[in-house]
Amino acid sequence: MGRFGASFLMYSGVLAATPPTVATWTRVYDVYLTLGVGTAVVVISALLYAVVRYRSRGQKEPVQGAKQHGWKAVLAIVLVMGVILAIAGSQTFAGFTNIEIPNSPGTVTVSVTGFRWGWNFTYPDGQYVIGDLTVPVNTIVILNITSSDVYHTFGIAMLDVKEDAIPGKVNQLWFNMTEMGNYTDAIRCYQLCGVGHAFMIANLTVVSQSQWNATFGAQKG
Ligand SMILES: [Cu+2]
Repeated sequence: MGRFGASFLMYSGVLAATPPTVATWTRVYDVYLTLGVGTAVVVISALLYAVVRYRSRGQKEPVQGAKQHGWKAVLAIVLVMGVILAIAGSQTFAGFTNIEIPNSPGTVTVSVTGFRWGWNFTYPDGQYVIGDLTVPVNTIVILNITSSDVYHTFGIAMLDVKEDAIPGKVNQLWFNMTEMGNYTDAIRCYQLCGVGHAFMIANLTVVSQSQWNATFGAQKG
């Protein structure tokens, strides 16, 4: 497949299994989607009810003596709001594990430098590769991302990860690929950075841990 040939392909569905980071984001998204739809149903229903129930019947003065609900209604609203906020808050904070960089043994770190117009990858053994990223399977991969010229944004859509590449600054992200394969054009620039922006595409290749260690690992066997 040519470098630009498959750029229109969608990546959802390419992976057989959902990577753990994607599952976490999907769960958080579903919580907000459910709460949002539920809120919309309640608010729009109440609005429509009020429009019909309190429509003008030709009287000149506002209707007096509307039913008062008092403290019970206030208490019910506070309780419902509290439950909704507790659910949204707990699920959101649980998702922060996707953002915090894991500090566990067995992770591998690759440095990424964006440039006009492409990506450089520096591996633990010092190897410097222009173009494509190769990572080991079932391993937490940490990327140290920067830029050598203008602002870029490194992103892998199928893994729901994206981080700004800013000159003079190192931003980190992590992911864990659970299946081997060659993912054509999986890496893209997500910051409009100039005339070559659309061509800042790279492949992601996921190989076995032993193969990766033999090729890019710090300790060669
Ligand atoms: Cu760019």
